[in-house]
Amino acid sequence: MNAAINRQVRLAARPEGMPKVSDFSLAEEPAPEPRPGQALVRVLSLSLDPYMRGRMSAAKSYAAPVGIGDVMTGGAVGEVVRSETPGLGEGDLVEGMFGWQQYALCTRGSARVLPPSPYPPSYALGILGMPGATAYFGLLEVGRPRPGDTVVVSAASGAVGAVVGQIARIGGCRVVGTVGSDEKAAYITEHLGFDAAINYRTANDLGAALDEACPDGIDVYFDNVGGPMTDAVMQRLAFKARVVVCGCIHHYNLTEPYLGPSHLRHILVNRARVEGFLVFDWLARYPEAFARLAAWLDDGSMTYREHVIEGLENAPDGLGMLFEGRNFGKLVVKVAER
Ligand code: NAP
Ligand code: FER
Repeated sequence: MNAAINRQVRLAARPEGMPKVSDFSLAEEPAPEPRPGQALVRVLSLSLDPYMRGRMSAAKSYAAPVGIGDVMTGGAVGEVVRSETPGLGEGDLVEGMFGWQQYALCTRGSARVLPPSPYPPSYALGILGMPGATAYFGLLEVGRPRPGDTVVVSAASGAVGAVVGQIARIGGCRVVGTVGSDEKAAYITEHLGFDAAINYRTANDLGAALDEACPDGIDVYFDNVGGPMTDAVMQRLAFKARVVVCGCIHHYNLTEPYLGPSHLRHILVNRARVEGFLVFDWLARYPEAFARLAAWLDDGSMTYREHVIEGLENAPDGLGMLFEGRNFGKLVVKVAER
């Protein structure tokens, strides 16, 4: 049997500032042959996530950078098309770090077999995957919201933010989201049940907009963006506020350090807690998050939106969309039909 062609997107150069399409290259090679203990996966959907910008840089991080000429790293879902391991069967739907390519090898230990589900397999890259777990554990375990709290979440229409806001709303909080367009503002208030939205691109005065939306101060800030938004929130923390430092997408493409105001006095005066969050610390409890998030989808108390772009070759431009706010919902690339 002739091996199928495996199209790939590889890292061609380390970006300066925003990632560019020319930082990637397209390549083709024969799909690999599974050895004993392995299975061959045909990728259906690839996840695009802000952390990928970090993997393109040589800077030290929790994970090694992608090497120049290597296939870009990324989570994906696919179907097992050949198996040389008893734990994986042909036709199984699996999720794992399969990379920006059409075919990948995996083992039973490196892939999650997806349970039967009424939802598209790509949900396992979003609300029923890493971003969903981020929202769930980041908010509930680090933010620790109580009914009646005012919770502010930034990048509120995105993969993580939309889930954070809905969990907070279900928990009886006053929920305020910050977003980059009026369309996203209408979406989070009208469809996701947020109490208020702030469009940071059009607000003349972020502080005044927060004062209006959060008259009693901010008890929990789930921070996805950093930058000027965080500066404005920190000046409005309530007594014993909790700040979940989940992401700082405003900073990922900066070539100079961000020098904003110091937040220390506001943290001190309000006896606030500011804590960094990394979802992988919660791996052992992912099943709990996925079960509860699926139950909220099932009973209609949560909704979820995907932004699907077609074709692996469009993944490089797709990554840039995240940093310009051109995605509206969890960004995934459709690589193949099931
Ligand atoms: P997402 O929100 O679906 O997409 C990114 C969004 O960020 C864009 O749509 C844009 O929305 C907003 N944005 C981009 N540049 C911005 C800027 N300069 N200022 C303000 N907003 C900006 O992405 P996601 O996957 O849910 O990730 C959200 C955040 O969570 C990221 O910071 C990511 O790194 C972080 N994260 C952290 C962990 C962890 O374990 N710590 C895990 C997953 C994700 P607007 O149009 O609204 O600006
Ligand atoms: C993310 C942003 C940052 C993320 C992880 C990190 C899993 C960690 C960065 C680092 O260790 O340097 O969205 O998602």
